[in-house]
Amino acid sequence: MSLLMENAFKELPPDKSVDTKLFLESVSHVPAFFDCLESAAFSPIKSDINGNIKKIRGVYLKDPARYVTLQDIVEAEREAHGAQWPKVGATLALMWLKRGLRFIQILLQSLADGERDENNPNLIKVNITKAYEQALKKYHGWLVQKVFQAALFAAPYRSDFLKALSKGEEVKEEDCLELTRQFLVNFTATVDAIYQMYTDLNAELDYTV
Ligand code: 03F
Repeated sequence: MSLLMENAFKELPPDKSVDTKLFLESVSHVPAFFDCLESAAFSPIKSDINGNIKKIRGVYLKDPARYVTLQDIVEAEREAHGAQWPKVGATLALMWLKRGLRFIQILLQSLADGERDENNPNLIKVNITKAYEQALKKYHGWLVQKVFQAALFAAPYRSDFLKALSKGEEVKEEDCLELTRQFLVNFTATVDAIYQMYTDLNAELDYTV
């Protein structure tokens, strides 16, 4: 279960601030996961996630001492960009990145909770659809929703997905799900903290693409 545990997110401090450097380190391993899925259908998603990570890293590296937490970046951009903010820079990149991370969180949680289509127990369409409806659908116009429907056909089997999480090793399903639950603890806390920050700073937008 190397993939998840090697890339575990760090525990948040009591004030729930997210350390930029640690966040970027952990999240930078997510795009490589799409290579394990071995389908070209996922490459637009991979590049979207990658692009957003790069934008945030680009801002961070300009002044690491100033941008210790993700909130430092978002607040600095609010000062710098006036009326354009929050639809700008790393603030916009993180707004979308967090939605992708929420999608992943809900998908993994649903699998860990054993939710499945009893008629097709080796499919994960129900889990993916749940994650999509809760994390992304409202931000997508009809065309992108159609792209999602098409991507569903390329969805891996449950067994292959769990194998990919384990980097191709043969791991018992129950062990894999247990590691997924452990991974979800800090991962969920981090995603929640970023959402809370967007609410607190009034940085969330609900336009569709
Ligand atoms: C907006 C938008 N980004 C972009 O236009 C759309 C990209 C493609 C969307 C395709 C939808 C299909 C998703 C679901 C597929 C199911 C796959 C299931 C596999 C198992 C923004 O883009 C830009 O980001 C921003 O920078 C820009 O400036 O308005 C802004 C301007 O536009 C999105 O909607 C974000 C899409 C994120 C999708 C994340 C999906 C993750 C899928 C699978 C993850 C598998 C679990 C991995 C676990 C790894 C653990 C280590």
